[in-house]
Amino acid sequence: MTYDDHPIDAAQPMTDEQKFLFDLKGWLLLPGVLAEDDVTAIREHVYALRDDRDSLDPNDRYSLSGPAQVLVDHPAIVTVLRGVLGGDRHDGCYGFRCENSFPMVRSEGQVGLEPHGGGLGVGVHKYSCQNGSIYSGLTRVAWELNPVRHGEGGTLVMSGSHKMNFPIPDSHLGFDSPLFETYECPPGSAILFSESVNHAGPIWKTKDHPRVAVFNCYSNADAQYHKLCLPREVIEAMPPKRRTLFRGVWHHDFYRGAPNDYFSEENVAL
Ligand SMILES: O=C(O)CCC(=O)C(=O)O
Repeated sequence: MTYDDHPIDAAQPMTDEQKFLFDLKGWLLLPGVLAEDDVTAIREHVYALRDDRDSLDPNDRYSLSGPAQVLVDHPAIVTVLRGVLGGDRHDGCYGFRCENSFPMVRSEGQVGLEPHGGGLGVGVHKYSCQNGSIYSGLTRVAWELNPVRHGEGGTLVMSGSHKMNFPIPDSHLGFDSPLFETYECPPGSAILFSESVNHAGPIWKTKDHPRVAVFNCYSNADAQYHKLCLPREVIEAMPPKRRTLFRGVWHHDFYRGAPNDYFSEENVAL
């Protein structure tokens, strides 16, 4: 099976409203952007990764491959990633990189990570906005593959905390802080947030269905936070432009007089 590059023209620029909201809150919800067939196929893939990984083609044993590969540079999120991490180097090369992914099946009563992040926590990847230009050096995209009802366990986000200048007071360190916001959405929605924003994985509260999600992380092309941990063969099976999301981390080779705008056997992120 092949998973072609998305058509180049499919991604529109980030709207002024999206820029305003992302800068104000540190996160953005894109409801229902995946086709139903993709939602079904990716949800089944997440279950297969958990229950029957060995039955999958070796290249498909990851949340960045198989049917989930279309998430990596889905036009709806590319729109935002270009706006918060950087535009394409050219038509064949993204201006940002993808460096981490994990699948999730969270059943009733299961809880995720405690509240973490906020302000300067991710070092050189920290959030900033200058002269109308957003820089969210480490940006997470959570793809929800089952419905999420308000307050039933979607990611909690402390809106505005990506720009905080003082430590979070003890009274707001827990899951129960009233400063946390969350969302509701249909299957096939994407939540994009700056890893600079304080966020948490609260307890999943419904037995109607588990939380099934894929979490992908993107960084500035010239800096790396996560170790990649994806075999080169998996990347080589991707279409050409998608491969550039996994290229090595450097900007320009002055020895050869060449920019870093390609993926190759020698130019893979560590
Ligand atoms: O489980 C969640 O909803 C949040 C995941 C999380 O905390 C993270 O990606 O850093």
